[in-house]
Amino acid sequence: MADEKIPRHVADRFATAKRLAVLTGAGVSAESGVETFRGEDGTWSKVNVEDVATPQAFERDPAKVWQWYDLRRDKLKSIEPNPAHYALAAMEQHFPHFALITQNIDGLHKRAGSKNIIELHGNIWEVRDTVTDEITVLREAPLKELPPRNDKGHTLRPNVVWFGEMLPPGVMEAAAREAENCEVFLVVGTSAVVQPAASLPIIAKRSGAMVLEFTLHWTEISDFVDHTFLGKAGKTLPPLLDLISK
Ligand code: BJW
Repeated sequence: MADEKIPRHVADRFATAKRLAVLTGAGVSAESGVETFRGEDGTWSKVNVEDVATPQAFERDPAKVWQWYDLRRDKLKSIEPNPAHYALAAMEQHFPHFALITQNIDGLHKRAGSKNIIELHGNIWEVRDTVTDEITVLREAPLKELPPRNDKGHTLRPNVVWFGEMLPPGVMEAAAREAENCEVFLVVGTSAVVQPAASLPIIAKRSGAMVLEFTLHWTEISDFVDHTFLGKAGKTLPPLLDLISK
């Protein structure tokens, strides 16, 4: 049920928990000015997924895929973390164990000060050698050459996970362990439709955790979580800090 106030039983369980895990999605960065993917004004209403976010698209036209990423990288340079990112970073200081699992590739959690981060879908500032699979950081944006190449002449790709691709080795296993072993699991700003990330709240719930959702609109998982906080995460997350800072 939607409720702006924090119910007593939710507050008590949150404040006394020792192990917390969080899954975030594009909505946590929306207040920073990063576009979400789904919904009326989402990225996928303007750009065709098959043209930019599949390995086939990159094989067909790497420059076109890179144009899209180059633009997003350039925009991100002037984007700052928002109160939702900072609230999650502050929570990490309080709980004996805290893991932040994110589907986002924008790096904003790290910039807000979060430490124990699991990036499910990669990082937009990393590039991968298409021949050797070596991963390096490339901060320059916009890039001079699209697609960029390294000094061996190998084409580089964004180190992100496209549809139909496996997540980086070990990453989903690590995230599932956190979901299984936490007492409270927060789901923030995700439509919870993309697998395998969307299975994490289910794993947490089945393992006995209290699952709390922070979202603008009802999602696929709203019926099954313990409580949904409707509203901007920058407004609904910071009140949780009051419960643990006393
Ligand atoms: C706010 C807010 C505010 C807004 N405050 N909230 C099993 C079943 C069915 C399908 C599959 C399956 N296994 C695999 C698939 C296929 C596919 C999949 O899940 N498809 C579904 C769409 C059906 N999955 C994959 O291909 C994955 N790979 C995989 O599973 O490998 C094994 C395998 C391969 C092939 C076959 C079978 C198995 C890989 C998925 C990769 C996703 N990649 C992207 C792009 C990343 C790079 C990039 O950014 O460029 O990841 S797609 C895009 O969606 C991005 C996101 O991380 C991801 C999730 O989106 P997210 O974060 O939830 O954003 P939105 O926009 O959907 O939601 C935002 C939410 O925030 C909304 O609810 C708003 O209301 C809310 N909000 N403002 C709070 N201020």
